[in-house]
Amino acid sequence: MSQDTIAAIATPPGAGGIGIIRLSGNKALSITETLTKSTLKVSSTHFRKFYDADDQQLDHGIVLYFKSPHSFTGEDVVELQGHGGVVLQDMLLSRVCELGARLAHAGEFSERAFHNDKLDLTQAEAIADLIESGSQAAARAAMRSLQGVFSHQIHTLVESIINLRAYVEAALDFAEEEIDFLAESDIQLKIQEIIDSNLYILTEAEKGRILNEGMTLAIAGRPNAGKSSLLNYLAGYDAAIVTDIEGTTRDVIREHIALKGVPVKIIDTAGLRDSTDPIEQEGIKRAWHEIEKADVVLLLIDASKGYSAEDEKIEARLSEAHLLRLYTKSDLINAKQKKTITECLISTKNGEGIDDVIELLTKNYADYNQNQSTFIARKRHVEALKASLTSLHHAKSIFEQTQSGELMAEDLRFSQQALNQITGEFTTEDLLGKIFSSFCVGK
Ligand SMILES: Nc1nc2c(ncn2[C@@H]2O[C@H](COP(=O)(O)OP(=O)(O)OP(=O)(O)O)[C@@H](O)[C@H]2O)c(=O)[nH]1
Ligand SMILES: [Mg+2]
Repeated sequence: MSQDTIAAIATPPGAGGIGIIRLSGNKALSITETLTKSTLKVSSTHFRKFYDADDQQLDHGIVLYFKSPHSFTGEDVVELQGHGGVVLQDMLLSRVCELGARLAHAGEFSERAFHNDKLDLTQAEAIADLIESGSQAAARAAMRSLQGVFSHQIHTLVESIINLRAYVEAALDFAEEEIDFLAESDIQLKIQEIIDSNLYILTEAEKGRILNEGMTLAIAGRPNAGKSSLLNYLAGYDAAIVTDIEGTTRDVIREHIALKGVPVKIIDTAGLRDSTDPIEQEGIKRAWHEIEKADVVLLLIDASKGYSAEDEKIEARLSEAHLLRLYTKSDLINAKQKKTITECLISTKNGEGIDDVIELLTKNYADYNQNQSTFIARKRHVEALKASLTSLHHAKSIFEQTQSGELMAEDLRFSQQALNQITGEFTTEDLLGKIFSSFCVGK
């Protein structure tokens, strides 16, 4: 690991009462002592003057010194708390670089904390998520992840997998008696327990991801189904053009809204049909791209026209698990016709049925504010938990079919590796680089 001493402005850019520069590395102390022409004591607060190379005073302020390993990064860390001001902070930063520090990359402080075992990867990510949280519920959940709630659940799960692996692998050493040894045991029960807890954590992580990144909701359907009207209704203003001409929307239109406190990225798309117009074709291509990525797809069907062969064709391309069918324009049909529709029926003209749709969409997430156990999560965590679950299911079925501990042990190992990626115990440098570079500089 690099022994460079890094420096960055830790406060947001702009004028403010206080501006903080943070230094980390084995030269942090000597640089600061030269800067302030004084000596510093560990864990004490010092009021000091900051000097430039010509002995001119640049600023004055408070200096905090945290000696390794008792610091955020685990290295020697100094915080210079001067006045907030873009030019002033830049001058001070240039000065510490002149004295031997270099500018920190995005996320480099957190990366050092991770490499020095001050934080695991989920905790480092939770800091970034805490800073960027867009709601109180998200901030609280990020704090829980930072406190280790998520990591603890992963560690417990990994431990139970390790125990089962040890048991199965021990049985391999007694190859002759293997069949009896394994059959007599409660291996099936154990693996089922592990699957159940993996599934539980996955459900919680999915909630945490939605809270963090928002739920993506794509509105799909034939031209004129009422897609843009629904977007406008939910957004509360005329975000998209609405006309009675089929094929009005071509570009993808995105709005960020909150439904009952749940952050939602709502996406309006071009009406789906066979078209010869190249602009519309491109719009439809983009529509499918968004639809395929969305967490939930609202398939809009014009109730006044009924479910058609074209609707069926669209639906055939959608995954049932993410699909919610909505019949639109309920104000155009009579009570008798309404009775024939058993699914959600809405109108953006009079608001009918829309509260029910919101309720359906948010019912799994709306307890965020009351729920004390929700932790923040990211898409990569959810993917890793899914990969682990797939290996566990495979382990279970292979054992049921073959009674072979050897084959099962291999799957358990995959599952453990996937989980270790979450906390960073088994994560490639590339992935680490990608994660930390998305943090802000100074973090
Ligand atoms: N009566 C009634 N008309 C509606 C309703 N929703 C939409 N419309 C009308 O249906 C027509 C099409 O609405 P849009 O929202 O533009 O439909 P779209 O699905 O976005 O259409 P494209 O962008 O062409 O794919 C417009 O004339 C709307 O005013 C509704 O709930 N009731
Ligand atoms: Mg439209």
